[in-house]
Amino acid sequence: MPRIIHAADIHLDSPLQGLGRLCDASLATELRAATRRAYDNLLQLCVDEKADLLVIAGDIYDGDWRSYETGEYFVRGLRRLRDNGVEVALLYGNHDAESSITKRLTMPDGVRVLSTSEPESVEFPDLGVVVHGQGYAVRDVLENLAQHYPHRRDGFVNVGVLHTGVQGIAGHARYAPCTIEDLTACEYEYFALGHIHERGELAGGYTPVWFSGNLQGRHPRETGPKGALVVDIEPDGPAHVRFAECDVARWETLEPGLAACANVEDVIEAMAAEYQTALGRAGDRPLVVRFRLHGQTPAAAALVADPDRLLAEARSLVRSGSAIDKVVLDVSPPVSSPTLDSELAAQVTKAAHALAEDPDTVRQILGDLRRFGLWRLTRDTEIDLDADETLVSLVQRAGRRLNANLGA
Ligand SMILES: [Mn+2]
Repeated sequence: MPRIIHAADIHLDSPLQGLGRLCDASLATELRAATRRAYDNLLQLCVDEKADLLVIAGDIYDGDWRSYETGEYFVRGLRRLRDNGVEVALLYGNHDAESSITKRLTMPDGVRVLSTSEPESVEFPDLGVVVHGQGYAVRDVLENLAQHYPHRRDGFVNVGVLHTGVQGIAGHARYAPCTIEDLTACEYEYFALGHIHERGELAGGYTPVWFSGNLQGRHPRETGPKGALVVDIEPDGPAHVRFAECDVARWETLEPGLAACANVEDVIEAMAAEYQTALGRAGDRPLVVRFRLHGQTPAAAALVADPDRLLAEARSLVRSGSAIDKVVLDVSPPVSSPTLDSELAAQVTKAAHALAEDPDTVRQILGDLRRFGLWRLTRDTEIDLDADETLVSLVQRAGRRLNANLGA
């Protein structure tokens, strides 16, 4: 059974974004090399998994090379794969369209670069596989390439390759738009797509269509594990698809639940818990975290009053090799319909305020209680119930505690 590895959107030597905010120069340097390291991991994956064929569905490069080094790095890697007996088929996407890349290097023997003028079908007879695909001659390919793809070749494992935004995926329909039906109608055993950086299965069953997503996250909006798909296929399918991580650094957006947080301390505790979980998921990879605090929370006013503290608290969580990108704050106080509880809470607040204005009354009330020695809170803490400010703060605290217990 042929084993195929599907990768896309390598964006080799892509300048990663937002590194200036990280306050950690060595981490920033490490992240700059991330796309190359992730590509190394892809090559190693092919060898470790004893893959028969590597298929790359476009956007190998991030645009025109700044120097030949980018191309050299890519070609050298493919040569290593060919030396290990792995076949390679690839096509160019909008970022590496023939018109955009002004420099070229000769590909190693046996690496098949699919035509950009029409859908090409390349047979790998030893594997019983045929790959169908068309690359981008120019960056803006706005016509539907998929509708010209040939129907399946019986007796082969048919693998389609296309760089496309597919119609109906928000914000992405521009490049080589097509429908999912255009793709499944070819009845290939597997369709390997590139361009959308988030991994996803568009169709399953006997005509599976997948985006592998990109190989390495490049900025705070490309979050979570990134890598390639390992696909085992027999003629007539169904394919067995599994994800393999290739990324060497990870971006995560963490959104702790704040509904139950009564104050800033609770929020910081919730952030710390989310951060710990994310660290565990990232393994020993550098981790860049963006916190997004949103929704309704009783702590809203306190959070908004001091956003700098949140960023500082987040940064103080950081372990070596990880960093905080930023803290996005979009919270509001809970909106509750008038209920008995909220009526009662309002009365408690009112009473607390009134008492706080009137320390003598408080002292009167406490007069009786003082007989029980309540001024001695704990063995080590004595409070001066004769001081007005102590009485005021006690009354206010009691009011808040009471309201917290009412859930207001
Ligand atoms: Mn693309």
